Amino acid sequence: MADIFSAVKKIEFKGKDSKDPLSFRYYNPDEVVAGKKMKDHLRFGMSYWHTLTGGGVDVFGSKTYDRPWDKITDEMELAEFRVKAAFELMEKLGVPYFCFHDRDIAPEADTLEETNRRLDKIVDVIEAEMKRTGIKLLWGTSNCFSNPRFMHGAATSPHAEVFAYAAAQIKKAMEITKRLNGEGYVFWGGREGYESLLNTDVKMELDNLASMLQLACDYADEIGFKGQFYIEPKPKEPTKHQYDFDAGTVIGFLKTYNLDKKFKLNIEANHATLAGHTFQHELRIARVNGMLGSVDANQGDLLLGWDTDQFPTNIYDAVLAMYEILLDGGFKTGGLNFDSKLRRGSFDIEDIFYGYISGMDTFAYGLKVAAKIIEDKVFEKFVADRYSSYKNGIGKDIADKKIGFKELEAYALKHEVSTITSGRQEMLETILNNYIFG
Ligand code: XUL
Ligand code: CO
Repeated sequence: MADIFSAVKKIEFKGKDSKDPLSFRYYNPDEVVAGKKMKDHLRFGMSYWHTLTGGGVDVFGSKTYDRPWDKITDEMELAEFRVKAAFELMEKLGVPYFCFHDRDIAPEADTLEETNRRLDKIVDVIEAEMKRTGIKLLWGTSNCFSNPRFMHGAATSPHAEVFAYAAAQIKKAMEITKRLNGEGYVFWGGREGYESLLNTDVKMELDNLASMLQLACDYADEIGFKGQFYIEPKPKEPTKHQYDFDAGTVIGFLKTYNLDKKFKLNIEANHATLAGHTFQHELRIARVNGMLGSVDANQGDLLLGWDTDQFPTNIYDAVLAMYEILLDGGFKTGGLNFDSKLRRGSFDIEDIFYGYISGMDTFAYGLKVAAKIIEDKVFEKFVADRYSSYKNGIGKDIADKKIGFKELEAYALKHEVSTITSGRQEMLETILNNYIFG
């Protein structure tokens, strides 16, 4: 292990009464919960972009983070150093996975050819570190949104040359993801959306977006990439309207273009709230459609209303997220990638550790509570009862699709509605709180 963060030792589980701020109180990787080790349920991931590449920049000000690599001026030397730093951080935190965009790990050069050469060089370093540590790649992706060429979108750019460039970039990113045994590949629609309908051919843009996804599937077959493809919904930001608005919209889009068997969803908490949904809502919609794949763990600030990507500390949300994930049978290829960044004012090295510890402990506690709620069948029993009228009589006929409007009218003419029961929301919320309080 490099010794870049020598002031911080490996973060250990010390239990809930620990006074050591650099310890886990709830995340105990080998502890078994609901028949599986915590680390295998949670499959935590580090986001390379926020943790290594980001510097605390916002629209009003420049970089604030104080990092050991700040003085390195050679771009490739810097990229290599960051790889070493990334793996040391993951080892010290006990984070078993990471996720990256192509442009996070290696700087873009003047030509695509040279950019790809640079990528290969850094992938060599990453591959060696993966071998040394056993840390794995949860998913790879391509940044087709930062460079000015993507100002009007990538797959949905009105300019075919940009579509071609994006395809070349995605092709290369898939190749390196495969080389690193990535368990998945994410498509987040960077600038795939529009600013104004006055200059936009929506139908052509949606067709082109679907074509790009189909081409990626074809290429995966060609090179034998077996990882899971994900789409990450987001309603707005950077564009006013992003095509992958929310889980429901993405599922509809994938079905329209016959792509739904090839993709699952990567649900991000802060994107859910930007869409006006809860995190649980997005997970539920993905789950009931058989498309829950992976999670970008973070949280927004409802008073701000933009993508603040904060480390998740909201225990209520974490419990309900883990509830959906467990009811889905747990992660298969996916995991909890902390697409989370430190506040601009949290510029010290220790803050990286505090950020990850807060998120990991929150989800560890969320897992334990959710497992108990499921074990006790608290909500399932209530919900099953609430819908029990579909188990027999007219309800069963409806559920079995055996009757039409005429029979239903005949039934309604004979039976006044007399069986409505309370939704008991407040009672259920109190029960949930009691499980959280422990
Ligand atoms: C942007 C976002 C991305 C994706 C990967 O809001 O969440 O970082 O997770 O491109
Ligand atoms: Co994300």
